Amino acid sequence: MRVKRFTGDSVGDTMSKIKRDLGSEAVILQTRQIKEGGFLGFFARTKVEITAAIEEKAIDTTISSDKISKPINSDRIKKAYEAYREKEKEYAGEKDTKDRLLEDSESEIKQIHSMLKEIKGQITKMEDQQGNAPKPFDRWVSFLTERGISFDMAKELTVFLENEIPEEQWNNSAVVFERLRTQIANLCSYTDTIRPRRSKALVVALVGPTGVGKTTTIGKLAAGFSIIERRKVALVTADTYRVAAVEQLKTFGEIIGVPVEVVMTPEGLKEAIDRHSDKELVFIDTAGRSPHHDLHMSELEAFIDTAQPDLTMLVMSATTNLSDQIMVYERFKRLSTHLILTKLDESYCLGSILDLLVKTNLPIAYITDGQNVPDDIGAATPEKLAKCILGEVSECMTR
Ligand SMILES: Nc1nc2c(ncn2[C@@H]2O[C@H](COP(=O)(O)OP(=O)(O)O)[C@@H](O)[C@H]2O)c(=O)[nH]1
Ligand SMILES: [Mg+2]
Repeated sequence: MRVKRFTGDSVGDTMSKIKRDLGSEAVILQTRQIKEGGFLGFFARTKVEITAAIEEKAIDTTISSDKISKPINSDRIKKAYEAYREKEKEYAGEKDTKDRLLEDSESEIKQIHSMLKEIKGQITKMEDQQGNAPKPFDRWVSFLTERGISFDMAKELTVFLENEIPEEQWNNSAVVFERLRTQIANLCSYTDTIRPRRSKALVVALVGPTGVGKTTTIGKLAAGFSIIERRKVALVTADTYRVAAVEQLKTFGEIIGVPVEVVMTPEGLKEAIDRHSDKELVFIDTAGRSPHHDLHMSELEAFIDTAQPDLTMLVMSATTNLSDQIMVYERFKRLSTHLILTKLDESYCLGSILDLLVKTNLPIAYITDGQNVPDDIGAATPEKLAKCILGEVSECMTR
């Protein structure tokens, strides 16, 4: 690996130098501001110093996997985003496999743990029920827990049904189901989407763990607001450290008519936001943060605290189990104002969304159901959420 230090007047200027010298495969190791020249600190000029590195022999591991599940609006948008995505994938492939193995076994242990907890719960439940006559709503408790809703939540819901529905209708499944659906929709009624304003740019940051779909969701939102709603949008990313990936993201931005800026420091982020104060919407993409990693978290906090976005949306994947989702929420909650739930298409059991929404008490803004940019996203509504939770997945994303 060849490591080299570059200085310049701005991040863009320095990045160009890195690209000319090391090529677009270069990795950014460190970025800082330095003072140059001057006397005893007076009249010194602020410069940017970036340390970059390049593998002596870059490995080409281009993977092409476009899992197209739906027709898309515009081929050009999709292609541009996929080009960016492929660049990112190349780099993701290089991630230390040791790290990944460790993560894999950690998550396996967690899965086993939550399975054990579930089995324990089932045993307690069976012990409770032994000797007791079956209750009229027991089968609804099973129905709900099979859909991923926690036993406690399922119990609460059935107690509610028992009180709400006249006894002579208890066996009328259609009536019970409808009442259940409206009650679940009521519990998911805290929704709120992005409403750009014309007077001053609305700044929206997306935060969350790595790989949940922050960048993809920003791509969908930026394209949607810019092309469909004809809003003036800018995108600032504090995430991408690879020159080539940055270039692809910029090409994507050009096609959807959205300027893309890359920043390396909280101050840089603040400046970029100020530069785009003429826009109606500024999206901030952030690097995925491991909620276990204190240093990563405090870096993210520095970005958000300096940028002071109007909305900070915590992105979580529906494929993450509830206890991990709650752990993630606890770590990110100081920063978060809204939730976005991704990958609904990858989970067949979405009941835990109900537990998550009740537990977090943050408004949910969007749900996403696929990799296609810009199509696979919808504003969250109580009705859609209730359908997802009750397992009517094919219908739940009807826009
Ligand atoms: N199936 C599915 N995949 C998604 C969705 N959103 C994002 N992805 C995929 O998840 C992976 C990680 O996405 P990315 O946006 O890079 O995540 P980030 O690390 O949070 O920025 C990519 O392969 C995306 O295509 C979704 O709603 N459904
Ligand atoms: Mg990203």
